[in-house]
Amino acid sequence: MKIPILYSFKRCPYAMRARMALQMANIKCEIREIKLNNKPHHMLAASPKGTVPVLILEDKVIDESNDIINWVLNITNIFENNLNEEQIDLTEHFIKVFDERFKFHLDRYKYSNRYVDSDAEFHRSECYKILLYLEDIISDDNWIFGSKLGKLDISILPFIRQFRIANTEWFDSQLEIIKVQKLLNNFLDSKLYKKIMHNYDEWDIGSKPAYFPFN
Ligand SMILES: N[C@@H](CCC(=O)N[C@@H](CS)C(=O)NCC(=O)O)C(=O)O
Repeated sequence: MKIPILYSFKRCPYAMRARMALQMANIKCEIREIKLNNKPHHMLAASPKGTVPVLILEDKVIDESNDIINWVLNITNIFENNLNEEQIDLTEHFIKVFDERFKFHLDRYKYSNRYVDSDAEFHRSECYKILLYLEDIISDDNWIFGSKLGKLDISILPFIRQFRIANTEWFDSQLEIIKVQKLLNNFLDSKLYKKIMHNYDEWDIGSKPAYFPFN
């Protein structure tokens, strides 16, 4: 099999979740770190919508992060947690809520200066409501559904990380999201997180290939 090419951007939450799935499955890729304001022509030729991550395989291009995770899951079961039906439904439900509502409000909170008339506090409270709702389903163990990292953890934690970064003091002082805070700390302290946040130089035609996972 030809080595897949992964166009990625280190801090992009969608690229982070895709890298976690690829890392857990130990699928070797040629990684091409990009800048969002300087997208390579080869990436745009493969995926004209111009978002990362983009995974280029021998026979197809996958340019949606959830599809990359599901492609990995079709090859190998990277998650050791056996979820019941309710947890499977909650996983898909929360991924949707984060990709749609949470992300919408997160952008308007974090980058309120980019949006006309955006009320940052309102958008923060909309995100916070979602976190309160998540708080209710988080286990007392390390991850959302117990001691094993799951699909929901890798899919939404990169967004919660961004939400915290917008105002760390405020986030850390909220007393109603203790489990969310602990979950995020576990994530930031994990070996997996450190591995997927390895620094790569920006890719350009002629660059020496760089590989992911980085050992
Ligand atoms: N639905 C896409 C969203 C990916 C996405 O929006 N990525 C952002 C970076 S975090 C992006 O590439 N934006 C394009 C740009 O800013 O030009 C996915 O899940 O892969």
